[in-house]
Amino acid sequence: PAPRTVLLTGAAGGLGTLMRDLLPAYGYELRLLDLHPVEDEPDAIVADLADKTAVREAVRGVDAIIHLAGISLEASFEKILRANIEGTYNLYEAAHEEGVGRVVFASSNHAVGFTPRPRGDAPLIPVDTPRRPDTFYGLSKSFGEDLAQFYWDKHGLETVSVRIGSCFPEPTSVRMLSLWMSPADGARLFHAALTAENVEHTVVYGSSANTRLWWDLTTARTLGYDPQDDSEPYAEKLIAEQGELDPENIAHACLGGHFVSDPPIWPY
Ligand code: NAI
Ligand code: 15L
Repeated sequence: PAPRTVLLTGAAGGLGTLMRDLLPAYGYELRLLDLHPVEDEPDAIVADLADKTAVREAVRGVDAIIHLAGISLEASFEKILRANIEGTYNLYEAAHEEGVGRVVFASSNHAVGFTPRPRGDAPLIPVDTPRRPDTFYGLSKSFGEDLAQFYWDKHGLETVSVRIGSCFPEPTSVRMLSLWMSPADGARLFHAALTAENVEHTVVYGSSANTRLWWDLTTARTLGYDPQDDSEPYAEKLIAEQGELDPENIAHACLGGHFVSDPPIWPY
């Protein structure tokens, strides 16, 4: 049966806030969790993923989990280790112990950030391209995908790992014209990831059907995802303001953008 009750971790964040608005229309009852209180949601669970007892209680009784919580940009390895690597492990272990059947994991384009973007007639980047994390942050997403595979193989806990491009109300850079996932398409993709049958562990790219797409959405479409949006209406203005991408600039030549070229750790 399709999942009804869904734990949304990271519910106070940018994407969590967008999905709190959009997912109830698909019939889900959301249980919310975040390190910080969620505005106007007094029932939201305020807990750190490091707190195993709280995480175990939070997953108890839900049909599925959308796992968005964690550090969403580059940070020190120690911080990433705690929030994203140990935190995601704690969530999976709790989900396994409580018999939750499915996780939708917010992976990221930064798990494959050093992959050159296709130019000219080059093929779109496939989902089975070798992982090339561009940051400690990207490494934690790569770990999360392996963890998901492991919990499927070992315990039969299913995951769809969504390598999200850039999910914001509007694209704000020329790079994002290729990676943008409109919030409405984000909700469509999460819904497909929650309801498709027999996903085992499936990795998909998460974006709208952008004219300037760099990656292959076929696997997402096989889950039933049918994106309705395209960043192209934003192209003229963004290119006029920022110029075309420069292939000599590594931050423009790779999928991960400035994450590729930033110093190893930036203050967070
Ligand atoms: P965000 O930084 O706005 O939200 C993350 C939320 O996780 C925050 O509310 C934060 O309080 C919470 N959190 C952090 N550490 C926690 C912990 N130890 N325990 C419990 N909660 C914790 O990030 P955003 O943009 O909403 O992204 C959500 C997820 O999607 C993240 O995992 C991010 O890596 C991933 N993602 C987002 C993309 C986007 O375009 N927004 C692109 C690719 C991946
Ligand atoms: C991500 O993984 C980040 O969480 C998000 O804030 C954006 O930076 C996005 O990637 C991106 O690459 O645009």
